[in-house]
Amino acid sequence: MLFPSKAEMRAYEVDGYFVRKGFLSPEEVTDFRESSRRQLEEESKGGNVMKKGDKSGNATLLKLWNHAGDDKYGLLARDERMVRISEALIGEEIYLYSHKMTMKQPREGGAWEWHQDYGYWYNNGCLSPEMLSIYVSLDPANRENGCLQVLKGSHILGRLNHVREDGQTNVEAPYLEAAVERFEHVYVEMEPGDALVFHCNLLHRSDANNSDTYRWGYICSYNAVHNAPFMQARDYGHFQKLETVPAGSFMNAKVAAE
Ligand SMILES: O=C(O)CCC(=O)C(=O)O
Repeated sequence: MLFPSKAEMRAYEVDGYFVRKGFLSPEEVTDFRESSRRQLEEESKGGNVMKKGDKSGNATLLKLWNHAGDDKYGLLARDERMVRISEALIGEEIYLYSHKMTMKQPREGGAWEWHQDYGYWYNNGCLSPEMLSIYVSLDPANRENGCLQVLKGSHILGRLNHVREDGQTNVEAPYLEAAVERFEHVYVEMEPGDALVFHCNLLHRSDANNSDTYRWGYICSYNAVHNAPFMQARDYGHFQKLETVPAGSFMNAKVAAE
């Protein structure tokens, strides 16, 4: 199904998110996971992958791309299934704001504290929250290995103030405490190939990976074209025309551009 169903549209509006089970087929997710794991673990040895520490000193690996080309990453970011869902939910012409891999290695991947993605993106010059992300689970994601957690419905709060702590941009403590009281705290457990679609003002976090399993997720974020950053605060997120490709195009592509 290319477009969100009525129930998904409603969940996005009311809860700020929904999970599309089996967004990628088993063959697709195996292909994407195995090739990206090989390639990014190799890149990581060469120091080309960011290491983001948490307050306990555990590191999560992060790779962010600022362009979507014809390799597997770029083609999945431009896959019509990703684009049609995002376009329908944002309700405007969209472009790809960023795409990244967040990689929690076994017994190592660190925590992310409560934040809204728009807490980061507002500072990058995006005036309005017409932005969302799709997190595609490449591994089983569960409580033990640090799956995403959300405060269901918290996107209605609008942008909360964020502070910079331990290299992360986190929501201010008193407002967070009040929000935690008010909204249901959900652990979003997923199977490989499932996708979490979530509003940029949805409060979310994740724990460190205390298990022996990998917890990798590929996250594509989309923005309304008219909401492109008004200033050059970062080297990603600027408007580039989104050339949509047919579903599954990444299956025949090289994992990364040469
Ligand atoms: O990978 C994770 O657990 C969280 C990632 C995240 O919250 C983000 O990239 O904004």
